[in-house]
Amino acid sequence: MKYFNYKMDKQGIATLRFDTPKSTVNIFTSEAMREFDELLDMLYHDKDIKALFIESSKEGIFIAGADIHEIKQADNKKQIDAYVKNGQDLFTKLENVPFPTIAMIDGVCLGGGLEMSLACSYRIATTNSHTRIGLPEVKLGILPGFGGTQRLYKLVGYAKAIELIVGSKLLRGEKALKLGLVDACVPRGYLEFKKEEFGQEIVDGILDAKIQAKRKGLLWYEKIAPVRTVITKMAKKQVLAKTAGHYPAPLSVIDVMYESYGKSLEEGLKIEREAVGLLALTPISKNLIELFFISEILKKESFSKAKAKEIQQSSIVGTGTMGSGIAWALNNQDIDVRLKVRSSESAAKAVVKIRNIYEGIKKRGRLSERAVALKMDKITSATEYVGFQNCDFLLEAVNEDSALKQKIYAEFEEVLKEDAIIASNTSSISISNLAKGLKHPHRFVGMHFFNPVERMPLVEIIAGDKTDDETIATVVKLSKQMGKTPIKVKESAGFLVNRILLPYLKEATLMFEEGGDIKMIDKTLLDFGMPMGAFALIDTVGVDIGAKVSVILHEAYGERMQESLLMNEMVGKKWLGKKMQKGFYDYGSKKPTLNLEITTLQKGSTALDKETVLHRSLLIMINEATRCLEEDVVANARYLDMAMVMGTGFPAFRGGLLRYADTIGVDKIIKILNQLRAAYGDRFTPSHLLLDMAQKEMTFYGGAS
Ligand code: 3H9
Repeated sequence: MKYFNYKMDKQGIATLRFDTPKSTVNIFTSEAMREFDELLDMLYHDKDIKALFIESSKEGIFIAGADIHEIKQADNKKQIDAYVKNGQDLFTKLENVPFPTIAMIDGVCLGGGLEMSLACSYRIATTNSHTRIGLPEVKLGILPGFGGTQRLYKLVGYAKAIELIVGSKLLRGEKALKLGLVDACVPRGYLEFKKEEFGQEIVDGILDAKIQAKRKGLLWYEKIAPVRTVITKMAKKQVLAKTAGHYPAPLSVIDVMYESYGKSLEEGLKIEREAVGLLALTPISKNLIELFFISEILKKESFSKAKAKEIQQSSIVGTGTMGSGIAWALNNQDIDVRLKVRSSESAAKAVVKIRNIYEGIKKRGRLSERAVALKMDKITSATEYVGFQNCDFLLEAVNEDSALKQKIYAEFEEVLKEDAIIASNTSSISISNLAKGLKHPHRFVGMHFFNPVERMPLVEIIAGDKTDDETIATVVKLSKQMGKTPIKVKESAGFLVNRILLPYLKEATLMFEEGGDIKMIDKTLLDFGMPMGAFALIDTVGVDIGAKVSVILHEAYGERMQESLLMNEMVGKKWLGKKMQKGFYDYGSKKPTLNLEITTLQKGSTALDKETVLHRSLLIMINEATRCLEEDVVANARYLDMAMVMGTGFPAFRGGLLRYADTIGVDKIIKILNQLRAAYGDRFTPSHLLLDMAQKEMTFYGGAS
């Protein structure tokens, strides 16, 4: 046996340990499933087995699901159908063995791993912090296809099962016990004892009645058909409000569960199988799976060969929205945070902001009041430069004012340790320039977080010309520790994300000036899948910020990124967006309406069609993205796509900006860019990289066009 070890004691208590060779994880590859299938056939006829415990030998991992590579590779209906049927049959076989089976869930138990556990007679989980139990298939654009939609609701109820699958929710052992998903939850060290106890109770014939009495299963009202119809409709409404219908998998989960309810397992599995067959072959699923693998690569990416230092004590200077958010992200990882503030009032304000983030988490039941209080105890503040001598790390998040920032660094260098890292959260100022005048420029680095910090996963890591490798390694590790995805980008005005995003926002303002309709442009972008329209985004970020950045980008990139005169005019009128209740939209009432005076700034009256809006908005970004690749601002197209998805909310179902570009094709992109250039100006001139790729018939994701 390659994947499983098997043993049985004198009492007939058998144990099957999943132990994939040369791997840190257990995955149900087709090969592992074949071996499991053969084992079940063998064990089925063993009359001596009283109970079978299924365990894992991997630290922190029970079973991470079916093999996502195999799902990605499936390219025809027959193939995916056979694949899903194979998994369904296997777990049905497990369900029907003539002895009780128990899944011993210690560590990650996801997708097919949980589906296997659901086919067991009982489940025991541990309180281990690695134990996470759930069906995250929807995140990959598919649904649980090895019986997950058919077995989960029988344990946790109809509405809860929909909520868990549609939300790709991962549960800790304790929560899984509370919901009835597992039958016991014990500390890791107690698992062997629990196993013995379960084994003995099975031998004594008393376990089943005891467990069944505890199980909740379906709620009584969920058995009433009209109630289920209402639950189903509400669930769909919530999904549509969140996804605008761009993601078919969560809707399909709800349909499958509704249609299959009350049918036999065989019929239910058939409905589930057909739905997976449709979903798995869509480009949406392939795109989401590709993004999953990019995120897996980024998890391991250190962007440096040096060894990272451990950060235990940090300090923050600049405690506005960004500084407070970053302070929270550090403190949430139990890293001490000392705030350098101008006054006790600003310290109090920062503490309230941090506390508010925790309040949200507390409301969702993820942290107790006591845990929050313990964390908050690790935040201190000072108005003078005292108590910073032990800090390993300083994050500066003051206004975008070079002189002010440099003054602060000079003051901090007097009190910080020689090897403490200084990071700036600047979104636009050159790191090399900021480092000028520092005594130790090698330990200075850019860490550009996105707003709101607690929700946005991206951090752009920017090395100045003197930043050393150890500093990069340390901030990369620290960002990951903070639960973020760091991507190293080369120093260039706007770094990566804003450099690509700003031309898109600017193009929207130009379309408006020419006569375009704000609402129509925003709706077209929303329909494409952007999380909000371009004008709504400018209002959210702040028209004044947009205007400032457009000046910086104009200085750096010249003609193709003109300063935004429209935004300047709006700043003059104090139409700064949401913060002033007025920008392109008016935020005076509950639902934003168009700023009725905005049309006074319109210069032309040329109406635009949707196709032109999309071409101008998206191709200006694609063109700039290719320049970023050309200049090595980012390592590759995949990292760039991940940065755009995480930093701007570029629709994940499209796989990212350049993966979307691949669906258009480089030749066509160049053709449209040339048309746009003739109509609207040289900013649409195709980049050298695009022309080169066309000549070599290349695509961004590899392979010929
Ligand atoms: C499913 O089950 C569908 C079914 O319903 C059937 C439908 C028909 N497949 O990240 P790590 C790789 S869908 C393939 O270092 P960690 C991972 O990419 C599946 N590969 O460990 C990495 O590869 P490499 C539902 C997988 O501790 C290596 O294993 N399951 C899979 O940081 C080591 O991983 C999921 O969505 C997989 N299922 O994180 C779980 N899982 O060494 C996806 C892992 O080449 N996986 N690998 O870079 C995860 O979320 C994380 O990998 C996990 C471990 C938390 C498990």
